[in-house]
Amino acid sequence: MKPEVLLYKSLPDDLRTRLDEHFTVTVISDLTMENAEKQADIFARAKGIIGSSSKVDAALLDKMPKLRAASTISVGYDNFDVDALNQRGVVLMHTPTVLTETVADTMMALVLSSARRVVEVAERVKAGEWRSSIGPDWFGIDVHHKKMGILGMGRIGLALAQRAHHGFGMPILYNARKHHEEAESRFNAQYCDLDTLLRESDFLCISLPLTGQTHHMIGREQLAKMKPSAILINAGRGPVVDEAALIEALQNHTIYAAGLDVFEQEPLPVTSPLLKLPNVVALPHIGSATHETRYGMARDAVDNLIAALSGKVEKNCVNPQVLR
Ligand code: 8YV
Repeated sequence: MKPEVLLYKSLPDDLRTRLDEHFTVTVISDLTMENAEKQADIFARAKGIIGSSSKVDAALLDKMPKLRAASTISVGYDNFDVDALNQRGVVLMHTPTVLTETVADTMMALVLSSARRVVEVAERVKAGEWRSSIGPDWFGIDVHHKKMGILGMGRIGLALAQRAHHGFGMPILYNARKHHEEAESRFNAQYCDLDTLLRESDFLCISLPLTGQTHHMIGREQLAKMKPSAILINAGRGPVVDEAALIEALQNHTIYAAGLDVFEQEPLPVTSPLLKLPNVVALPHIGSATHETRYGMARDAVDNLIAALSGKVEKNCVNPQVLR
């Protein structure tokens, strides 16, 4: 008998076939308490789950007493209660490598579009406002050779540093939990404390996971330390930035602009003041959203689940201590 798994995100056909070869798959719309109660038997039998974006907490895990592996189609796993998984011996798998370059591309797109006001001026062209040669009210600010500050030097931070330093001649400053030798040797990246990073960066690019320590790490006090010409880029997780404080800083011109792919609440509510600010580029969490990368993430997640449920985990595991 094949192990039973719950699939809560659609997969490309070939990957769905691969999943079916290994498991008895039940598709559910979402991993919610409501679904867990409506489909109690199916949840009770599930050995594995695969999908993305649903919140998986202790109460939901209690509906799946046979669960041995969770495979998320994402690098971030802040929607999982990892302690609760550990207590129940559930291994958590994620897709940390395949999306690195694509997310770094998204961050660079935010850097360029917010500095050069790409979205705003393109909208003005479409609105028929380009009637004579443009003047300073259409100008942006330079990107090349400006100081790139990276908060969080993981795989994505490193790929961003590569683009910024080798592509745009930008000096790299960074703050992270520890020194990153590769960033320092490849890009001459300078490690600094958070205050220095805030004070000196022309672009403050946040590439941090959401944890108890990073929640609202950038708030009113930190924004006040940034240059009035600085641009904040966030493509990690929304709640790392105190969004109310950011809105205030953008309205008061404490900083020049923001390029945001992530928000405290997603989808971003249509009533958000961010949508009214011309100095904001807001994207719908497209960090990894290319056809190639989303395929690669789904493929890795399927392989991760197969490895986890056959006891052959070699990589991509968040809580390897569970395996021991
Ligand atoms: C996800 C992301 O794919 O991987 C992550 O952590 O933020 C995105 O790339 C998205 O959250 C949903 O699939």
